[in-house]
Amino acid sequence: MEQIVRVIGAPTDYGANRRGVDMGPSAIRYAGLADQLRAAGVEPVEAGDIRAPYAEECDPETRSLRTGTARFFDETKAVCTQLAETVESALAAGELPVVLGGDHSVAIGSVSGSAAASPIGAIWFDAHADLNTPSTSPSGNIHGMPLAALLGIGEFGELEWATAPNLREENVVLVGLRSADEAERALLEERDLTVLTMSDIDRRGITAVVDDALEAATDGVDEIHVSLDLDWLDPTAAPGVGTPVRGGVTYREAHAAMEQVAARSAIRSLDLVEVNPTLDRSNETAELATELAASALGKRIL
Ligand code: B3U
Ligand code: MN
Ligand code: MN
Repeated sequence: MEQIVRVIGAPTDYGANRRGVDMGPSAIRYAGLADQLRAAGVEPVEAGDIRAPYAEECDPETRSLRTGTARFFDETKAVCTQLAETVESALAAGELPVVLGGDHSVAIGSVSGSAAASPIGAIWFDAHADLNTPSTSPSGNIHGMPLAALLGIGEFGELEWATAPNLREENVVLVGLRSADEAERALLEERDLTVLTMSDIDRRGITAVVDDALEAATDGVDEIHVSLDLDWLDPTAAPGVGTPVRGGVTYREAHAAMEQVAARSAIRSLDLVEVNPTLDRSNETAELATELAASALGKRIL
């Protein structure tokens, strides 16, 4: 029987500085996600969007943490809690959830939902480390914090809704890192996450690096969550993202990586996040997101 893929929109943009990634789910759907998924041999089923208030409706300073700043904390909690439930029930029905962001804060919901029932690994394809906490963040933007939250680091340790006890840091892998804040660097020194930077990709090539990533992420666990932040790619290939960083992977490297993910047959759930249609060229980045999702889920050239 064909694998059902549950498409879930999480249209937030208040985790980021640049507005507009809340339009990501629509843009990705309009770019032809359903057709791409069918071409990958899976059956898309649309779940619609999680209700996320517009930033204008909210107080940016809402925060429930004792220290530090996490802008729009309450709204992020509300969206991520609903998203986690939706992802968990899709998995319980035997479906594969594909979450459309939204800024990367939505991964707090998707990963905690995905890891709810059994252990999981995670691969973060991203220019950034997303390991800030409210007290280390230079911006107060929660899209720079989801991995720290999921691992219970810093102030997030007290938050049951945000942490994913079934995700061990030994099974978390960052691929393509090229922009890390000082506190994130210190954390990576101390902790047991695997980091494969752009320099590793330069030196060893994408295939060897993704092989290592899959190896570490699946060490002792059967399945992985893939979190694809479109700013992982070079801005020449993916201009429509909120926080572009030069020197990212090429179009071909990105497809090669996703095809390797598909070949491992270990993907449990997938995020496509940080697509910003207001900065895009004719929906090109959203289209790229649909193509990469198809590659990750088994679409082949022949
Ligand atoms: N590390 C910075 C910048 C950033 C993180 N994630 C994105 N940008 N997309 C921060 O604000 O935490
Ligand atoms: Mn990110
Ligand atoms: Mn990023």
